[in-house]
Amino acid sequence: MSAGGRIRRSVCALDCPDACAILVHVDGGRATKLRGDPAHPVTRGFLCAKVTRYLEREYSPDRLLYPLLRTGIKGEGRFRRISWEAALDLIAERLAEISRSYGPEAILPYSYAGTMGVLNGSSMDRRFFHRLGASRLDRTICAAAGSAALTASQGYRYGTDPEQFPRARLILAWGANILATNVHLWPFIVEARRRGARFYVIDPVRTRTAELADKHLALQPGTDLALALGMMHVIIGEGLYDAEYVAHHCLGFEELAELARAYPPERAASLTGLEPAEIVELAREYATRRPAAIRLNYGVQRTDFGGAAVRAIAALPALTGAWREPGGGLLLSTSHAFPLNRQALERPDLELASPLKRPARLVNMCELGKALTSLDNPPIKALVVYNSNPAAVAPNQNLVLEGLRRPDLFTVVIEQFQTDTADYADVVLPATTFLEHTDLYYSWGHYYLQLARPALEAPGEAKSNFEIFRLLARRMGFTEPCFEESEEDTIRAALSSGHPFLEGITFELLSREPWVRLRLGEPFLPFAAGGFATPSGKFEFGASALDFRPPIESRQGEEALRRRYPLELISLKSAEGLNSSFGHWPEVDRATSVARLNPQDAAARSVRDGDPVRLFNDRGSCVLTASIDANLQPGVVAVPSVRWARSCRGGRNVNALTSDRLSDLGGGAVFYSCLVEVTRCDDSYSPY
Ligand SMILES: Nc1nc2c(c(=O)[nH]1)N[C@H]1C(S)=C(S)[C@@H](COP(=O)(O)OP(=O)(O)OC[C@H]3O[C@@H](n4cnc5c(=O)[nH]c(N)nc54)[C@H](O)[C@@H]3O)O[C@H]1N2
Ligand SMILES: Nc1nc2c(c(=O)[nH]1)N[C@H]1C(S)=C(S)[C@@H](COP(=O)(O)OP(=O)(O)OC[C@H]3O[C@@H](n4cnc5c(=O)[nH]c(N)nc54)[C@H](O)[C@@H]3O)O[C@H]1N2
Ligand SMILES: [Mo]
Repeated sequence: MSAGGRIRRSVCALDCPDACAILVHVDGGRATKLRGDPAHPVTRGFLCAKVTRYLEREYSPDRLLYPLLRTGIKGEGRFRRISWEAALDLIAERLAEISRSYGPEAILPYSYAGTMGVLNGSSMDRRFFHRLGASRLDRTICAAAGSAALTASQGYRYGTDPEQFPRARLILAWGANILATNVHLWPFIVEARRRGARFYVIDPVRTRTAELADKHLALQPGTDLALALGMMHVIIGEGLYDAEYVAHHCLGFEELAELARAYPPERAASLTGLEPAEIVELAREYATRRPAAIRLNYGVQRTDFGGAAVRAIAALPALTGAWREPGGGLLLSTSHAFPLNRQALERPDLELASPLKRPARLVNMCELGKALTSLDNPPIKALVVYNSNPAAVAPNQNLVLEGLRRPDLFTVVIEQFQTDTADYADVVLPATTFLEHTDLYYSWGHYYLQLARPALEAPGEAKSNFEIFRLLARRMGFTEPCFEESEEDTIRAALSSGHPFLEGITFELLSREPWVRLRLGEPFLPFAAGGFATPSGKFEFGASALDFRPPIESRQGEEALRRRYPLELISLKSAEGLNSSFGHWPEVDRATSVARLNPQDAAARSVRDGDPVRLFNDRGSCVLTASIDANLQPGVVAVPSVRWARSCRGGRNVNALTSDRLSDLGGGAVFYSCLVEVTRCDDSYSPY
């Protein structure tokens, strides 16, 4: 890690399971190239396409370099440069005044995983808002339903080591577009297939991952629960389950068996749109072709009943005892295996030192539009956004923008780029990138902890979130010692949980070693002998919550809605971008500007390939370019996301269509339960 060397180390901070170890080639203070570290066991020497090109983002002329004060109207994007002193004074003064007049809960932080770094993602910022007594944000936009489901069934939210995938003989990618969103798992799958494994994809959309699979099961959106129950019907009915594992390590088998009896393959087939024989075959293969690994990603749970679906899918490896075998089991996330000392990092106890003197109310981030337009007692009067771009990524965009336009809302946006959200700010503060600041990185796709030091100098006057919240704390007169902690102190505090997975992992070790594997015991077989962290200590099937229900907009009584909006919109992740983070790149903009339609659906609407089309429903509309695709099933529209709203005609992207309803568990987002209609735009406008 020598500062003067030609190669420096970093860690990719993007919200992706892979958390890659990066080698930064530096020449005369300027980086010339980024490479994946060949020695890292998961990065294995390559980076995804967008991070290979990350230096274009790093050195972009569009980087925010100075604090800005709004001069135009909200959303217009006109600003002038101000000094850090003036910006911090103004923010501190306004926050203090709002806290005095309305109570501190009138202040709302809004952040997600723009950086996965612990320091810049959830440390000084949280301390600051806790001490202030601000409303707490329930960070539900991505993974809440799936997390709540695993918590209920398994207790622990970790699973099969990705490095064990080569040992699997059957791999199911279930709502997981591995090539786009988790590309460092792919080599392990290739290796498994070389050794004879079969690889199946369960996804309503024919993604590139699905194209390269041995089998693609293109089920109807939001019907995974019915598929899993149909599989259980066969597995239990034919005695293919592991009776011993179930007897010792699972709770609620009788109720589950009774529920599964009600889902014979014909019924599961009619609910999912698959063939009965396909379901029978899948179930038999899953139970007998062992080890069997399921890569479940978060696609399934971005739906109305996604929590129940995840519980049912997670029941499969418990039922078959797949957890006993290296290369068997299920992987949704590895994040819960990183038992950092969150109390020390975030200091929730500081709420008691705030004027509120109690835990503040919780605001669900999926309902930002509602919070900004109708929350009361107190209303939201100040919004502080960092690590996120809600004007583009939050559901029910029209309501979000209505809120952001409020002249009486004081909005601060800490950003690297002038995003859709930054256009609505009163004050914009320039932030550093992961190449420019110190941070500690866990991962949600592997089991290595990594520390990164700045590889490059911050441009202009950009500062890290960590530093910005420390400065703001001083301005607010907060005197608790935690606000004076250095990055090193904070990393030491993070590592101090005393959990056995972190045993011997110190700041010194992380400074010496480029990555450190958690102390998991090898091979890591988390549930080979049960050991679930549920109230019963067993895997809890929870059958009473697993009866199938169709997505809300498609259920009985909603036929009229379904007639008006007959197409299911899935605004899945784009392979080229990362959420909205690369929205200013023309290639990413182009890739996220299309709506894929089946030829039948297109013909019924006189839409030709390349036509501008309007997608609409009762919540809003969005204009995109039709891409006709015979490989996509009829009735589904697939939109790679998330494009910057300002690049779309009318200033609205696909989230003008998505709903801010909450999922069945965890209060999560339901981006993929969304009905729309599509029409050809009559005029000839096309952005490309
Ligand atoms: N290149 C790239 N990588 C990314 C991201 C990105 O934007 N771009 N985003 C990052 C983030 S924040 C996350 S959370 C992860 C997400 O990673 P993934 O969960 O893999 O990504 P998604 O596209 O949300 O969903 C995966 C698949 O689920 C499918 N799906 C949708 N509805 C259903 C359903 O009802 N049933 C089933 N079985 N499948 C369904 C979608 O068609 C999609 O192909 O990726 C991370 N990595
Ligand atoms: N339609 C639709 N909408 C979706 C999704 C979908 O699949 N379809 N996916 C949803 C999901 S899973 C997620 S996770 C969310 C993601 O939504 P967001 O969390 O908003 O993610 P990004 O759009 O990548 O925006 C992250 C922002 O953080 C900034 N940033 C990065 N590092 C730093 C830093 O160190 N400091 C500061 N201050 N800023 C930084 C980046 O410049 C970027 O603008 O989107 C959700 N929205
Ligand atoms: Mo996400």
